[in-house]
Amino acid sequence: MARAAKTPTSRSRATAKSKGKRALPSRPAKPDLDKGALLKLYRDMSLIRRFEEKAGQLYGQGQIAGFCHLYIGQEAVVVGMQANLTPDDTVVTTYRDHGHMLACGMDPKGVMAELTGRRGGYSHGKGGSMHMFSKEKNFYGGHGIVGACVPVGTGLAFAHRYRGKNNVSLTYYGDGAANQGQVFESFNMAALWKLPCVFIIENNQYGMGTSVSRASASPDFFKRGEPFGIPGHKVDGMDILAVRKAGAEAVAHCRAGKGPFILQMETYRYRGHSMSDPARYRTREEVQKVREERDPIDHLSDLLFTHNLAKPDDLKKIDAEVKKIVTDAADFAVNDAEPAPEELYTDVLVEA
Ligand SMILES: Cc1ncc(C[n+]2csc(CCOP(=O)(O)OP(=O)(O)O)c2C)c(N)n1
Ligand SMILES: [Mg+2]
Repeated sequence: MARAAKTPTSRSRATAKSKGKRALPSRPAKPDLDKGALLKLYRDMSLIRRFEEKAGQLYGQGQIAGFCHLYIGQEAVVVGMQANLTPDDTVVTTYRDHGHMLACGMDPKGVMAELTGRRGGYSHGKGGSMHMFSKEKNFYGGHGIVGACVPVGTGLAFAHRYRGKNNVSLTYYGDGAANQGQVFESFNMAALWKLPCVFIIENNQYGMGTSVSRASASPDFFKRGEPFGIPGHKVDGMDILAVRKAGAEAVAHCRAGKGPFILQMETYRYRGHSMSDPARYRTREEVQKVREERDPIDHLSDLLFTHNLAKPDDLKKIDAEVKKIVTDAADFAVNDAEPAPEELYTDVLVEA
C-alpha cells in the first residue's frame, strides 16, 4: 500500500488559513465506521496522550525515577492496530510501552503506580516503565533491549500455531530496532513456519538522536521481508483509519494461515527519546510542523466534524472522562504504598 496522502480536514484547513499556510483543496473521504467506533478510537488515543502528559509531569516532580519513554505523537499506531484484535491475541513491544498497555485494556492506575514504584503497580513497583506485563490482557511487555521483543513476538506466534489457535501476535518495534540481526532471524523462522505474526515497525524517524537516514541503508523497512517472501505495506501511521485498515488486512492474512506480515508505520515522536534528551538532533520547527499538520488526534476530530459525525460537545465529554481517569490514576500512583523491603526478592525468578 502506498503511503496514504494526508487528507485535508476542516480544522487543518481552518488552521492553515489562520496561519497563512496553503489551504488544502479537497474534502476527506467519509470514514466507513459508525460514530460509536470512531469515538472509541478518539477516546483511546486521547487516553494515551493525557496519560503520557501526566507521566511527564510526575517525572518532572520527581515522583517517577529511572527510564521513561513517552509515546506522545504515536497514538494512532497502537490504537488503530488494536482495533483489529480479539482478547486472545497477544501483544509485545519495546520500552516505549505505556500506550500499548493502555490500548490492551490494562488499568491506568496499575500502569501509573508501576511508574511511581508502588505496590499497586503491575510489577508491584519493582519493574518500572519498561517492565510491565499482563497475562490477563495478553500483554507480554515491555522490553529494554532493542530488538529483543521481536523473537519474543515470533515465539508467541509459534505458541498460537502450536496450540492450534486462530490468534495473532502483534510485535511492535522501532526503526532503530529494525536493523538488529535478530529481526532477520525471526523473519526467517516466521516465514518458514508460516507463523501468525504481524511485525509492526513504528518508524518515528529517530533511534535516540540518530535519524533513519543516518542509520538505515534503506528507509523501506516494509520491504525487508522480501527475501523471505513476507509481504509488507507502508502506512501513514498518523492516520488512524489508514492504520486500522492496513492492520485488518495484515491480521486477516495471519488468521488465514498465510504466515507473517510486515507493516511500516510512518509516525513521529513529539517528546525526547527518554526524559533526558538534549534534543540537538532536530529543530523545534520540525516538531512543531508535525504537531500542526499531522497530529493523529486532531486528524480524527477533523474528520468527525467534517462529516458531522460528532459535535464539539461529544468530544468534550470524552475529554472530561479521560481527564478523570488520568487524574485518578495519578492520585493512586502517588498515594499507594511502596513495596515492603522483604518483597525485594519475590517474583524476581520463576522456577518452572
Ligand atoms: C541492544 C541494545 N542496544 C542499544 C540500546 C540503547 N538504546 C535504547 S533505545 C535505543 C534506540 C532505539 O530506537 P528505535 O528502535 O527507533 O525505537 P524508539 O526509541 O524510537 O521507539 C537505543 C540504541 C539498547 N537498549 N539495546
Ligand atoms: Mg525510532
